[in-house]
This record gives sequence, C-alpha cells and structure tokens, in this order.
Amino acid sequence: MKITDAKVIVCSPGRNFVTLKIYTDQDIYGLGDATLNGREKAVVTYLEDYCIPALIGKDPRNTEDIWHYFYKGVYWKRGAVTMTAISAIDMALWDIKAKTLNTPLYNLLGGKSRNGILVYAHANGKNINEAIENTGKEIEKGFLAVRVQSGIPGIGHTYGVAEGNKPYEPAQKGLPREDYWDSTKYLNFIPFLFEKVREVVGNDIHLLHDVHHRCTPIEAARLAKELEPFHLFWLEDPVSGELQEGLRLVRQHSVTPIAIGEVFNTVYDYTTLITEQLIDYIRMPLVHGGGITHLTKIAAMASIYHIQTGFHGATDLSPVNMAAALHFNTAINNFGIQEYMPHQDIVHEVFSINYHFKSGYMYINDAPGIGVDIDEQKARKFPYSMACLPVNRKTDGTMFYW
Ligand code: EZ4
Ligand code: CO
Repeated sequence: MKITDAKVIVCSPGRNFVTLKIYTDQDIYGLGDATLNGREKAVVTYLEDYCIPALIGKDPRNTEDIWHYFYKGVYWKRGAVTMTAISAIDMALWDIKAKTLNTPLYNLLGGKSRNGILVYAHANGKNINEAIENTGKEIEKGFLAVRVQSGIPGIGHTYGVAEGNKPYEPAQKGLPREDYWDSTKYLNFIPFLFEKVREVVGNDIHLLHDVHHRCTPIEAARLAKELEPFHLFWLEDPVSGELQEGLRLVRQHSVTPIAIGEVFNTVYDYTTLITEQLIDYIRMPLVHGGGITHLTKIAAMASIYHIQTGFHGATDLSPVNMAAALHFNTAINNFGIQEYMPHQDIVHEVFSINYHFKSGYMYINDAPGIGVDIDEQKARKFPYSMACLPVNRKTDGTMFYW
C-alpha cells in the first residue's frame, strides 16, 4: 500500500479548520485535524511545503516509522506548529489503517474499555447569577460535569465568557482583541463563586474551572487550597505551563486535582509533572500532541503514576480530532474525562460525524476508521477568515498571560 497524494483543506464554517486528507493507491483515504487556533496557515505551509512531498510513496500503515521520520528525522523538533502537522499526518494514517482493516479505530488501540465517554460541558456567565443559571442549564441537558467560568466583578471582559448572547468562541475575527486582567479581584472572587455554585448544584455534579495560566505558583497554591471545600473535579492550568516546577508549590499546599497541558505538544512538556506526580490529568489533545502514536505513549507513562487523561476539546478542535479522541478514550484504561464544547450546526454541514451525546456521556459508533468525513464542496463555500485569540494585559497595561 502506498500514499499517492495528500492535500490540506482549509475551511471556515463559523470558525477556521484545517484538515489533512491523505490518499492511497487503494480506494481509501484518511483524514487528520491540523487546526492550530489563530496560527492555522503556519501549519498549512509546514504540511504543504515540507511534509506532503516526503509522504508520497510511503506505506501509510507504517505509522511508527512515519511519525519518527517527521519527529526524530527533523533537526527542528517540537513546537505547536511542527507537532500539529505531525499530529494531522498521524491521525490520517491511523484512519487509513483502521479503514483498511474495516474496523473502528478504537479496536486498534485496545478495543472497548468502556461504553460511554464522560464529558464536561462549559457554563459561563457575565456574573455569578448567570453562571449559576447556565450551569443549571447544562445539568438539565444531562451533563454530569460542568466547567464554570464567570465574569469577575471589576474586570471588563473575562476569558471563557461569551460575548452577548453568542455561544462562547475563543477566537475573534482579525487581529487579537486586548483584554484586561486583575489577579487580586480574580482570586478574591473564585472561591465565592464555587461556594455558591456548589450550594445550588449539590455534591454529585462534577465541577471544573480553568485558570488559563494566570496565577503565579503561590497564587495558584492559595486558590487550589481555598477551593478544596468545594471538591472540584479539577483546576485547570493554574500556572503557566512552561514552568513545570511551579506545580510543586501548588501540590505542597493543596489536594485540589490539577489538569494541565492543552498548550503542550510533546512528552517533554510533561516529564517533571508526571514523574513527580504534580498533576492528575493530562490535557494535551491528539491534534497538538503528536497524534495517536505519541499520546498512546504519554497516556501509558501517565497511567503508571495514576494520572488520567482529560483531553482538550474546545470548538477550535475539529470533529476529526473529537472523533479520534473518542476512539482513544474508549480504548485506554486511564481515561478520566473529555472536554466537549459542541460545534455549531454549520460545522456539521461540512463534517459528517459519528458520535453523539446522551445523559452525560458521548458515544462513538462502529464506522471504520475515525469515522468522520468532510464534504469538500461545502467546505469551499466557507473560505478561511483570519481570527485570533485575544491578548491580555494587567490593568496597568503590562502584557500578561492570555
Ligand atoms: O483557550 O480552545 O480549556 N479550554 C480552553 C479553551 C482554549 C482555546 C484555545 O484555542 O482553555 O478556551
Ligand atoms: Co483550558
């Protein structure tokens, strides 16, 4: 079996997605998600100019060798752009391999370890009342786990909170918007928010919160400690991910479970965190973390330390990644939870999907391969349109973490 061609499809049904399609000399093709929010075209160039020409003629079933060809074989390693390109290739090759064997992808990764995939929803509000109300709405839809974000009194606009009545979307058209941030106001408010939310939802619903890298290690330790009475499922990205050692301080002071890594892209971002047991969940998704080939190894390493998966699953990860993640989550033993922000309906005009949500869990059907397809004619109706994640400054103007 040989790879005969590959192409990159960029489309924007409501938001930008990059999809790699790899063709073979048999009547089978594979799809991989290559979307890197706000930096989409860098991955397109990386794939088109450097990877696709080298893929032609290779046997697509050699997933391990091809992964190492683009990782070990390349002098400039790691980084989100490189690893997203490798992820897309790897995903598409596993799609081909499973289609060749006429079986759903999860069967090649260990088969079924569970029936449904526990997912968490997003609830956000401009203020505490709206956040509580929207948490209730997600619970009514059947969600058993909800991430709660709220506008902070005294801060103009807070990440994770929707604009107007629109669904929350992290990227906005054009160059980045500038937001403002005040850690003191945030730290004073969040424990109060969760006290109130817990009072209303009771103890059985899992609650999660995303700090989005905005605390110093000692601030994060204080927050994690003060949130202990409200039993969070996890506190996400409490400190900036590049400082792995920062998590030691958080750990020393609190038993609030920690999730980290949606911006990571290789196992080398995780080695201290995993081997020192500084975290509880790995967030790095297939699309940015080297695909199935690399995440299989990281999940296995994490399992030895009783660390579970909790993959990133926001709307900027395409349905191809979501389906691949659901196969992965079905198969491995140390699955924890999966983030699930439903795509807008318009996305499903382009991508046909093979998964659905019911009563707290996602289910993937047994279509061969990853099981998602792209309608290229429809995709052409939605051309790329530049959109970026905002940037963030402290109230005095100092550049700060996103
Ligand atoms: O900022 O998906 O946990 N989820 C998040 C998301 C991310 C965006 C980045 O592209 O933090 O909102
Ligand atoms: Co996050």
